[in-house]
Amino acid sequence: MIAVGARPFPYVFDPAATALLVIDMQRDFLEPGGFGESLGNDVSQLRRTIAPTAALLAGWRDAGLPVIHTREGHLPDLSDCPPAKLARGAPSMRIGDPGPKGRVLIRGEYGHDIIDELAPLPGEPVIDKPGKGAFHATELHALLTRDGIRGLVVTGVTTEVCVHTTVREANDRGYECLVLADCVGSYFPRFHEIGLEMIAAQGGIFGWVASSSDVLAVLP
Ligand code: TIU
Repeated sequence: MIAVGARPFPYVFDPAATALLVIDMQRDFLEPGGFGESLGNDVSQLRRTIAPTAALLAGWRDAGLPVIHTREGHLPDLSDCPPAKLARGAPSMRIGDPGPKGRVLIRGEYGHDIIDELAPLPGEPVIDKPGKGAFHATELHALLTRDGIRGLVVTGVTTEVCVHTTVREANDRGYECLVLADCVGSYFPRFHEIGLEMIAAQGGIFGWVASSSDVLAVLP
């Protein structure tokens, strides 16, 4: 077992039963000129996560531990997109509309894919998810169960949307989640800060919070 300094108390994990989950590091959310920026968002708030996540990925892979990536997106015919989700997008650019990097959040489009800096390696699962959470309507729980994974070290974007939803879903399924503050980001800094506080509050109601350096310091 390995102990990581974390809030609200050390996160103790079995490396054989813990995966690194990299959530939605997609061009449409992170790149200048992408969907996120076109909605008026400040992508620098997300881009600061790239370098620490790349360093963590390198260390995690060197240790031979499992990595799982996710992407938010939909089938080209939008049959997996609830009308409520479609209708609530910004009217100027909705899911499936032609965007700066292809149809917005549609699988197979350039903007939907993961940024080059964090490209998955062959053999690393990429979970395509139609929702904000990575468990809803995906094979993630079955994959983790098959591989005996009970702990998740969580990175990605955005802190209060897909990261939070996934951590909450994971918590209810019995997974122990460590969220890395420097490897998650939001377009809204105050949502990011409060989002992290919400995870570790009340004795770790949804999990633990640490930084990537805390994890890198203890990897085998
Ligand atoms: N991945 C993810 O968080 N999807 C979003 O739509 N996030 C926003 O903050 N909008």
